[in-house]
Amino acid sequence: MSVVGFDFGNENCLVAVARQRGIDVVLNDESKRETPAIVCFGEKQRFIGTAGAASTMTNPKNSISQIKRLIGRPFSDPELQRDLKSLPYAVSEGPDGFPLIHARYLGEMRTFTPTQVLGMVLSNLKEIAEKNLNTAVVDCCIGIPVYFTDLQRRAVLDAATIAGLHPLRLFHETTATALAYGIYKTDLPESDQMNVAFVDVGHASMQVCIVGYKKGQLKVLAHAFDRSLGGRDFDEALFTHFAAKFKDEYKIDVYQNARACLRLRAACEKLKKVLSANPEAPLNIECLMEEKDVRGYIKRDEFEQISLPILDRVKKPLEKALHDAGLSVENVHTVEVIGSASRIPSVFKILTEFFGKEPRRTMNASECVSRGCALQCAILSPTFKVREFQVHESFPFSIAMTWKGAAPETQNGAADSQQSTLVFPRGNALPSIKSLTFYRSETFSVDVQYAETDGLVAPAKISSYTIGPFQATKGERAKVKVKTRLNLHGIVSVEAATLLEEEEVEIPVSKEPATKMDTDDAPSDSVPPSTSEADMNAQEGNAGVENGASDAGDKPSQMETDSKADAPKRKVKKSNIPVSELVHGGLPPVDLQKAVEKEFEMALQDRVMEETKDKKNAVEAYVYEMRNKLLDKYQEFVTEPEREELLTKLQQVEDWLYEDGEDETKGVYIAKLEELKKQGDPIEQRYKESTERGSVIDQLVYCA
Ligand code: ATP
Ligand code: MG
Ligand code: K
Repeated sequence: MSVVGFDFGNENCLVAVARQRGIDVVLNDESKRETPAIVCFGEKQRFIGTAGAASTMTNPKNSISQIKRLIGRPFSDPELQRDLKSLPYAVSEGPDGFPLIHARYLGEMRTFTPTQVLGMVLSNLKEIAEKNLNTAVVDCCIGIPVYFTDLQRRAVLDAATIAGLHPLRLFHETTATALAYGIYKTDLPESDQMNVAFVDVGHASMQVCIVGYKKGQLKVLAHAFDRSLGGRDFDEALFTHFAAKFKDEYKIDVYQNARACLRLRAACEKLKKVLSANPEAPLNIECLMEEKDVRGYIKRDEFEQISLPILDRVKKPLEKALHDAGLSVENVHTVEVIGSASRIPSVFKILTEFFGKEPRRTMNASECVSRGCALQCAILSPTFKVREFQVHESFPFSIAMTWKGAAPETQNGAADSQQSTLVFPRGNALPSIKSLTFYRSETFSVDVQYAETDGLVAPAKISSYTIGPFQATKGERAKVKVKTRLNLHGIVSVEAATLLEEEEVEIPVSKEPATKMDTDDAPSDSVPPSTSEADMNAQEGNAGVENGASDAGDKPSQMETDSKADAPKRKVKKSNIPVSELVHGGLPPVDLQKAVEKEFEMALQDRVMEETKDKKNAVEAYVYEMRNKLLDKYQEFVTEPEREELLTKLQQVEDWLYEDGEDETKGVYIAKLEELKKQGDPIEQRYKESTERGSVIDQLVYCA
């Protein structure tokens, strides 16, 4: 069983694996630890990761990057709309209201969902892990930003399914970092909690997490974030600055040219990094557009001036995290910064001023998320033994359940008035299970939605559930218990509904085992769930129209006695009620299955193309090698005409490789190699025999 952690970033991805000796970040085919999150669609195949990055500049319109920004967001999302402006590829609104990416692939324009593209990125990461572990990788943990909505989380799970992965947990990036930070610490306090603030200023977003450590455990006290505040905003500020300048000075409008935009943005990002270490920096680009070379220059002071609107926003998530954690800055023992945009001096200065102490950078900022994910995967995996360390995670959103019907106190109110109750308030333990009790006579529906839409860009409504049909055997309203789960991934769902009916029946006490009535099955997750149970009563407003359905309770019902020993005659009949889920904007299972098959096809095509390239290379290599040998060590093993004939043949094949044979199928290259070998092998054979004989004679001479 594999133990792997994946960190997929806007820009780069990392893969960490657990081995018996510890956690390693593994290298990709190009011997790099970071793999670009890019899929480039080509005429014959896809290029993913490092190979994809190589073709971005030459094929920008078909190079899909920044997928983390697109995943699980409706097309109308204003942030998404803003993001699209700086992307070089085409995105349109799909029939379901979600973005569709357009790219030219296999000779025609095609569309892909962001989920599909993330699936491709994850497949590539899976392959990297498999090559390093030499085994199939399925189980894993995947890092996600804490601000990912329910829909985004579900989209990541779908993408994982497309890639053939099974995430044991979608793990908040900052918590992964906190785990990687704390698990090796040997000096954590026994009783006094040590509070550490983790601040991640990445490429596109900022996350803050305050964690309380004690020996053997970490507890997340608060999460806060700004989902669009990161390094790229500073790039954009520089970009706007220079685009205006160049329009003035050189009369060029880079906005009219995708490649020029891309190059200027890349140059601005470089410039920003130079400014982290130097008080001033130049910006020179040759032949930016209209064959004009451009030259620019900026001082760090001016850079800070133009980025003031961005810098102004840095403090807000810090304040919110501290407030939610119920702490003041004096209670924060250490501040750890991660995320490379925190290297911007003005950002670092704000952090220092806010906390009243200099933040530290003890974590390997690029690797800590993947390492933390691999650690979490190891903890969750039954095959791995890890030092005892508990992770008490906290959920960053407030989740409510809503339904139609009057509240208990307002029986006379409108029957279809909207009711709502908070099920998982912000900061709730994660995972967690809570049950709600309804009194209903027939099938009813409930909605799960965000209770606070402040700072949220997703639609408030998450999912709808139809609970029923069921039939109460007596009375108009039956007691229905609805079990809601906030799972390890931070996804909320109504998991089950139970019809509870109490009956007075004569039962001999001694023969019936006492059973607890609320048998919420203990989750098998090794992170303990919150056991708190909110029993909320919700009554139906409209006088019950009796449910006529007779097929209620299609699942076998079970009988249980009440746990109280002094009430032996009360019996509770429990029967399962069907629950059907509709996720708003989610991918229907049929579509997911189709996406899995499509990915399989595309991966096959890539493999065929890779193999074709390998075979072509083999022909080419044979030509060069054989030619050299014929002129060198095979010289005395061929007759002159034999050699001339083969050399001519080799020349022909070489020419063919650059002309007609440039773009052939795998089979053709295999046949071509065979053809050459037919002539070359006998010569090689003669040479081998002679050298072997030679060595035997050498030995004989030596022995004598
Ligand atoms: P996200 O966290 O948004 O998903 P990410 O994890 O890929 O993105 P990081 O790798 O943490 O992001 O940070 C990348 C950002 O940091 C980029 O905007 C990059 O330009 C910026 N950056 C990298 N090095 C420096 C530096 N020395 N000075 C300033 N900025 C830097
Ligand atoms: Mg990051
Ligand atoms: K374990």
